[in-house]
Amino acid sequence: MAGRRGALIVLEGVDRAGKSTQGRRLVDALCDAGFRAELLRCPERSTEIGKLLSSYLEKKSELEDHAVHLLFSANRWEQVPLIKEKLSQGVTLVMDRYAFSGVAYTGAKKLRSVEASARGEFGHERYEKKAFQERVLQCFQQLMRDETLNWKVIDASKSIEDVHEEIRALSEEAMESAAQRPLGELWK
Ligand code: 2DT
Ligand code: MG
Repeated sequence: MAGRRGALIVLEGVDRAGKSTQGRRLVDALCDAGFRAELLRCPERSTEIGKLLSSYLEKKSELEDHAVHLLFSANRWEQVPLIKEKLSQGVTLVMDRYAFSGVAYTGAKKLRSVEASARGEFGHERYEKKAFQERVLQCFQQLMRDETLNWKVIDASKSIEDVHEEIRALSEEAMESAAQRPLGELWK
């Protein structure tokens, strides 16, 4: 249908939840079904700002917490013109993380309520520690209280295939309802 706008589908969650795997599967499935869909990620590590963030995350450089927060934000703003253009052209965007990670990960640095525990089976990047991830989860749970944001909670412990089916069905609903509403302001 001419003039249909795309939906902005944001996958959020702690590290290792399977967002990148599911994002790729979702875009492939939507394209196979004849929809126009593309994958974007935050941070997008290929830009100049993204390279600073990548080096920080890999613990190759140190940056002050507020400055890092603003770099993550700037890294999203760099993508905003493209996001708006694609959505208005009818392309559905699947985002591997977005501004909610910005709030949750910075918020987790301020929460000191959970006891530090032994390092889990995470990778080697800066935030990949169990106690930190628990604080991130707490922050996401607070963000999900905002009912205007249309959150859907997905149990990521199920199989890749089951999680994919659930996300695909929810995404098709979201694309249908997005098409009925004009593009509003982005939460960024
Ligand atoms: P991945 O590339 O593995 O998802 O890791 N992050 C992300 C922030 O701290 N603030 C943000 O605004 C965003 C988008 C989450 C990227 C890491 O960066 C964190 C994990
Ligand atoms: Mg990661």
